[in-house]
Amino acid sequence: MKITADQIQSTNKPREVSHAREFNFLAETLEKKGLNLEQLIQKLQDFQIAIPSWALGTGGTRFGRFSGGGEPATLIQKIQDIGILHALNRSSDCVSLHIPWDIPQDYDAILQAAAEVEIGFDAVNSNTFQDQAGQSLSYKFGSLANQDQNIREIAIEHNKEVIRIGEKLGSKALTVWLADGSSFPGQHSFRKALQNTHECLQEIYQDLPIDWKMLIEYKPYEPYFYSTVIQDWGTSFLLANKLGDKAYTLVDLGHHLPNTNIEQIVANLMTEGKLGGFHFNDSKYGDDDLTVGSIKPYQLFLIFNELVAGFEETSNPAPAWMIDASHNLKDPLEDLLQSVEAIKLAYAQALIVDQNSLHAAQASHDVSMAQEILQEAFRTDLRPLVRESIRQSGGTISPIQAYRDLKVRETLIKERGLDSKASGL
Ligand code: LRH
Ligand code: MN
Ligand code: MN
Repeated sequence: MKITADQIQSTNKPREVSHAREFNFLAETLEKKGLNLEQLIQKLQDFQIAIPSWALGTGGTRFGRFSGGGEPATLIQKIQDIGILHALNRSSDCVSLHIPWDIPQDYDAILQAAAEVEIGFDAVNSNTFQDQAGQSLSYKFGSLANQDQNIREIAIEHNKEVIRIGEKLGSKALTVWLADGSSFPGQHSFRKALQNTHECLQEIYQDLPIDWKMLIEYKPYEPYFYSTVIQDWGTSFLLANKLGDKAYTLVDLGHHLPNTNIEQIVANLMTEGKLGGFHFNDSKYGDDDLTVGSIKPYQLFLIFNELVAGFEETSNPAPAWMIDASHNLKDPLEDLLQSVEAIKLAYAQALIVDQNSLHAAQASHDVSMAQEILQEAFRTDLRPLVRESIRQSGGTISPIQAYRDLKVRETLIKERGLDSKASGL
């Protein structure tokens, strides 16, 4: 299934008048505040968020998996699904692959399928948290941190292979997330585990093409429950610093202990020029991988507030923006449309923060005013602005409604069948 420009227009038609009314009202309010609408719209249009190839099917919990049907069974079908999202919201122009959940075979066909729907390839993710088919030694007790050099070598080779795959597709970054850790005190030596990890990452780093980045993801616990080798941003930052200019920290929003101040982590990493990328999702308890903005939208806004300020005030290079969510209740495509919209909304809210007044309030210790300034932006309903930016890019005013009007899921089920399942978690 491919969505045409005519179909987009037809879904916009019945909503155009009320959208124009809402947008014009908002535009007047924003202009009165001295904001430049054209610039805002341009920034929102330029903001593209990569879709993870593993989020296109119904995700599993360890208790069960309830597929909704019509899932993409091949990498080309996954790319086509992202093409559908991108046609609707013009905001997701790339895919982030996970190897070996995705094993590209016919590269020409893959590149052609991607070009057809205007999709590129963002960071490639390696996977040393599962044994691969036919693997001679197991990652049960870790991969790059493992005490056994033979296992470390398998894991290094896998990461190098992922780089080679990414190169053929035009990716520019390798994301490394290591499950490595321990579940019981005494199980392994913290120092040896970190040292092994560092040495192995060095070897992988040496293999990175000149214009590539290595993004090091951290996570406090799970699948191990006593310790994780790269447990927090500090450990990731330490490794990135030791490795060199091409290594950065990746922040997955779900990878923090409850109530961690993620916006402060973002600010500090940007100050050091080491914020390399994001995995967006939301959570109530742990690494819940829920729809972005569904639980803590204010936190998301505060993170974007630091990002927007950091873009102006630091020389941190543009981070890679990726979603890392998985869904076992909702239609995955609807869920991704919601996530992208939530990200753009938080970005828009941050873009209208009156930074000069905020700096003035901070300088005069006017705490109440600082709060007012942030909340004024957060509580302004900017949905018409986000919709307008998408409409002007040729997308739909109402992604979920359009998705339903165009009977996307029904068509995918017809084309692929009810039993078609995507690879992933
Ligand atoms: C680990 C993680 C990491 C993996 C993905 C599937 O929890 O966030 O990014 O690659 O989930
Ligand atoms: Mn992640
Ligand atoms: Mn995760």
